[in-house]
Amino acid sequence: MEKTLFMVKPDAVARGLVGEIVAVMEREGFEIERLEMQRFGRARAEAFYDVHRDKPFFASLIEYITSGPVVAMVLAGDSTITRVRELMGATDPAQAASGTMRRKYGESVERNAVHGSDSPISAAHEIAVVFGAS
Ligand code: DAT
Ligand code: MG
Repeated sequence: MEKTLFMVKPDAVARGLVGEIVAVMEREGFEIERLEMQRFGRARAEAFYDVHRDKPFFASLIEYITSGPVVAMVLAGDSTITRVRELMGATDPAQAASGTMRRKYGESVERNAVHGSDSPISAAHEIAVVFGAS
């Protein structure tokens, strides 16, 4: 049983894609352990994206992720991290495989609709930042 932090980002929430995206995750058989709409403040956003603190796009990324509500989930199941990343597609929607969420819903490399943890270490960090230590 592996957990990941999956999130519908502000651009996709604003365009009314929450139900459609959650339905995909249910159909794929992931267990939704936690689900919450949140508006990230600056401190939570910066903690969430701490690994990107030194990147040139960091300030813009923080502006974007705090610009509106997100819908965050803890998903559990077999090989959840890899399977969710496959369903999401590449970071840049223009490079994402057809049929993936980012290809279908992403507007740009920044406004790319969804987030999924990329490793067990980042999943543990992100779950703690978003839902608190359990
Ligand atoms: P991912 O979300 O696929 O794990 P990442 O961890 O490398 O990608 O980056 C986190 C987010 O930062 C990503 O979803 C969108 C933004 N981002 C990444 N690279 C970017 C770039 N070159 N320009 C603008 N935003 C970028
Ligand atoms: Mg990442």
